Amino acid sequence: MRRKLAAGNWKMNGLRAGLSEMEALAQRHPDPRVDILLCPPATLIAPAAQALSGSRIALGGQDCHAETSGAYTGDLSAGMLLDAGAGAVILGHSERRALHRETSEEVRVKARTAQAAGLTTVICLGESAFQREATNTLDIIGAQLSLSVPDGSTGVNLVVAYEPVWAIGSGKTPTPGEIGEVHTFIRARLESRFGPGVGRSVRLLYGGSVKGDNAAEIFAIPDVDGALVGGASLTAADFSPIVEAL
Ligand code: G2H
Repeated sequence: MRRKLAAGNWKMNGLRAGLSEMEALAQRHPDPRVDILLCPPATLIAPAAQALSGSRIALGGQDCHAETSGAYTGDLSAGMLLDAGAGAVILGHSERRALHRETSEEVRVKARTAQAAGLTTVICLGESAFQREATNTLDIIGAQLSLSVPDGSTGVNLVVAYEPVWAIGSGKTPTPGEIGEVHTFIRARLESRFGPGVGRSVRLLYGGSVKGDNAAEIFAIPDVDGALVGGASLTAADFSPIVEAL
């Protein structure tokens, strides 16, 4: 049985003052039925780990380097995230793929390093509006999935997030049928690559304009095990209804 997961991606938002929102979320959910993961900017991971100690909220990073250490000015290693208090890392988010030209192959190498360090990797996949109109969405997702996910992934160290690029921060969401089609496809691909046991244990998140008022409908879709939430994860008031809808 897969445990549901509500994950928040704060992107490049949040100063120390934002820790009070995390504390408010922890107070609202002292014993949540689902897993809660917050991925703030790296600068907030260590203070958040302190502020949330004793709570059931886990922390994650938003990216890490493929190498474990070295002359990579400005980058962070998986071990650094772990050391700061993170247990997970988002990799291959469409903003990194688009703005930093990250390829699926690079995402896979980063994921291998992060998993070896002991982090759970939340690997993001998604088609652009152009790709959805011009090609078969499932071909795009299938290629991203096979190239981005490393061998040796398990239900513990891998979470897959489907985030259609055109739905991110746009207020647009795919229909339940469109989300279900992609999630069912990802599940089938994971089962055929890793075997039914592992394939069925990997959690699949939907991401892209998830809000309190559309969360319940999205969570009712088969093979949706939770959400990766951006804008609506920044305050306890917005994120809490999503956690409760799971
Ligand atoms: C997609 C999502 C979080 P938002 O990027 O990963 O953001 O919920 O703001 O669309």
